[in-house]
Amino acid sequence: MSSQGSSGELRVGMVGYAFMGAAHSQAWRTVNRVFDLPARASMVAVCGRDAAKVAEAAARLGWAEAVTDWRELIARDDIDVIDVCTPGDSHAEIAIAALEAGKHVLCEKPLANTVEEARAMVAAAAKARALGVRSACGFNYRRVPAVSLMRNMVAAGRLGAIRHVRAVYLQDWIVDPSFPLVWRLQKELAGSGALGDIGAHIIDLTQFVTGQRITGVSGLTETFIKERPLPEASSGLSASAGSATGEVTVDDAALFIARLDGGAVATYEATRFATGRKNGLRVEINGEYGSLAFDLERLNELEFYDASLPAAEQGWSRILVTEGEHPYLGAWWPPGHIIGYEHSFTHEMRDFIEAIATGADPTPSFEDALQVQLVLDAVAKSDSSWVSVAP
Ligand code: 4PW
Repeated sequence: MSSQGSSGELRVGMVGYAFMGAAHSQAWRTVNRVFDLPARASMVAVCGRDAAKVAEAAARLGWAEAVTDWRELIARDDIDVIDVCTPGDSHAEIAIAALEAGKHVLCEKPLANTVEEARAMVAAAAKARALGVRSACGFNYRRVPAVSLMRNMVAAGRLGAIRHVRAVYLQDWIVDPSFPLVWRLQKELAGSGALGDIGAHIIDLTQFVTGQRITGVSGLTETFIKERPLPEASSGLSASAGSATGEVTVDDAALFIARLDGGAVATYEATRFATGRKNGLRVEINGEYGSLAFDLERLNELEFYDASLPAAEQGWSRILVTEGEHPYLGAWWPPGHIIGYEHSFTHEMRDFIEAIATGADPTPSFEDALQVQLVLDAVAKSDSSWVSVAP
């Protein structure tokens, strides 16, 4: 284990500094300025392969130091937490090495590229936990206040038994066939396409909200554009194309139906080809006493249909999730003031820091994230059991 920093300090080293690295940095920078927590995160070092680029990122994102070798970062005594923000192909290697070195680990989603890697990560996490070392996977949308409220209302029995779960995650950033073959479109780097990148979010979110786990699926995946130009440069979800081309080795879209262990049935759709839909994550839950609906593009709202009201008063109502009584919001602005995408990451760090400082297990655990990985794997496999309709 690393030698402890000053009491109540968690010294963080982050690996990767692109889109997710920037989102995590913003959260590490902000979390202790907003929330009163038993420990304070300090941004000790960020790691990337290119010395000049990582130095620039460190200065821009607020890290004290820039390093180029994650193994050296993990070996340091002045780091307590490793935050893994790299593409999926290196999650297992970095997270396992960090856990073995006694560092708490926060790993971006999906946990790994394969079930095998995810299982190895769960085993390493269990071993480390026996020595007081903690781990969690970064499914940030759990921490949107309206989503947490949704879970609280379901757990309080406001919907009664859950019958239907309906979830979509719709994007359109690769509709253009000339959009380059960035790492998210390469199986060896990303594991899968829309399925793992955004389908994983709605799998985790619906299981979190309902408190039920998916027990079986039947699905299909599709790759509409099979060849794309190789990228010359990329940043976040944007990139510029070169003239050479390469094969797209992941799905563009994944659709599946599922059964959950509490008796609900569910439909899921994850696609990067929903033209006009930019980041449309929507979930609707129908229960015996009512329904709840969430739309990430209106993340400060939660729709509620209360079927327990007199028939004449029933109808969809909009809860404005901006009040101090709502999850996380008491620490932010006066009542009625909205928040955004980045706050979900600040809440993620808030919960992670609090769990570690109080000796609790942060969530979602690697085991929870393995379960998501098993669902992804089952969807990918079920694609081969397609039944054709006779002509
Ligand atoms: O985690 C997800 C990313 O990989 C994000 O929340 C949205 O989808 C934006 O980019 C991808």
